[in-house]
Amino acid sequence: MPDDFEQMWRDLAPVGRSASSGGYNRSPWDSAEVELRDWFVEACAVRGLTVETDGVGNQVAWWEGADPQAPGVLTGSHLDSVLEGGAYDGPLGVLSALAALDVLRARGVEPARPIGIGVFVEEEGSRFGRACLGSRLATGATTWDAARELRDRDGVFLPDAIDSAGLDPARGLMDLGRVGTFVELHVEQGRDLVDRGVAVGLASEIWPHGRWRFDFAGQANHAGTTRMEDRRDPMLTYAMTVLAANKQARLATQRATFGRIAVEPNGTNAVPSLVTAWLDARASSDDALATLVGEIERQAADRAGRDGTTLAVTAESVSGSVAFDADLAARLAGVGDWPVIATQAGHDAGILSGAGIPTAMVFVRNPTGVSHSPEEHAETADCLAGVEALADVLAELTAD
Ligand code: HGY
Ligand code: MN
Ligand code: MN
Ligand code: MN
Repeated sequence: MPDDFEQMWRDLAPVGRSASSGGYNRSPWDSAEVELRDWFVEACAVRGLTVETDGVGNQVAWWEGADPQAPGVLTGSHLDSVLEGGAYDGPLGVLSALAALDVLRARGVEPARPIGIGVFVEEEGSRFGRACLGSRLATGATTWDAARELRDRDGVFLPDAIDSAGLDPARGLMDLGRVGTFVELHVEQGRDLVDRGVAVGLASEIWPHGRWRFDFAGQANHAGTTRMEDRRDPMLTYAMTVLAANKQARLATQRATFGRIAVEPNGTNAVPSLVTAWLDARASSDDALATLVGEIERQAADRAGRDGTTLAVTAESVSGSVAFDADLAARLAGVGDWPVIATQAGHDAGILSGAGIPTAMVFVRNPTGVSHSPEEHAETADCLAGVEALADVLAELTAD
């Protein structure tokens, strides 16, 4: 295994990392992500690969193989992070794709069909609120006309952010027409592999999940002079909704999180007029997700009625359940003795699968399961095992 896997990791480590918290803030179309995009171009160039960057920042480089016209196998992931995120979620998949290509070349493999290494932009949806925005645009799951209206927390429109990164959407989007299969390697964001005592696994499915915006409106008022019984306090309705969501998710053994909130006017000595909060909900089936969110919404509306506040709920980005291609999974089951696990995390692999591209995911053990946190970690030995597994998968899929 070329030792530059670890050198690549060291090169990436400081980019977008907070000196105080150690967390990663690799927001799309900002300086850190532009630096990452340049890193990827350089990492491909030293391997004799030329990166095509599309109009919104998605990137792909192809190792053409024996028959450049044959449907290719694309592998890769994303380089952006959540706010204060970890080092592995995303970059491990991109870096492992580069290292797997090194392994194939070291083995003397000449792929019968092209192998592409891809990077999708704004996978986390941390800046514009739409998860997997780059792959959704590339597959057409989201149109440019819809996306161009998106604004970030500072009110910056998406086109202006993309323009600030030196990109031009008019140049068009990544051509997925030449992709026959997509394989994404990803650090596991859970404890399944560590509980099984294995370093590598395959994904069976992605739970349905989504984001809902809850607007709780009440009456701004004085925090001291207003009697408790005279208040119409949206913060109270919000707080009770958080409790209700937590209880419902536990009862249904699903997932519900209010991780983001905006309060207006956000003072200390005033009852707020508006509380906006975003629900991240995930469930083991589409019906279970609809039931979970419906019940949370029902209880929030009931509480608003008692608090004299009002509630508006807007679904923002919802992803249906993804079952990865069974034929592909069966083929890969013959490549390695890997357990097959479900994931509750969304991935670009889910978007490409939803676009009809046979897709598989390779997971690498996360010793604590912690993710979307500076504590996210994977042992180097497990990362190298993941690279070997990805190389084996790519060798199998490009043998003919
Ligand atoms: O949020 C997710 O599910 C993924 O990590 N983007
Ligand atoms: Mn990810
Ligand atoms: Mn993530
Ligand atoms: Mn370690």
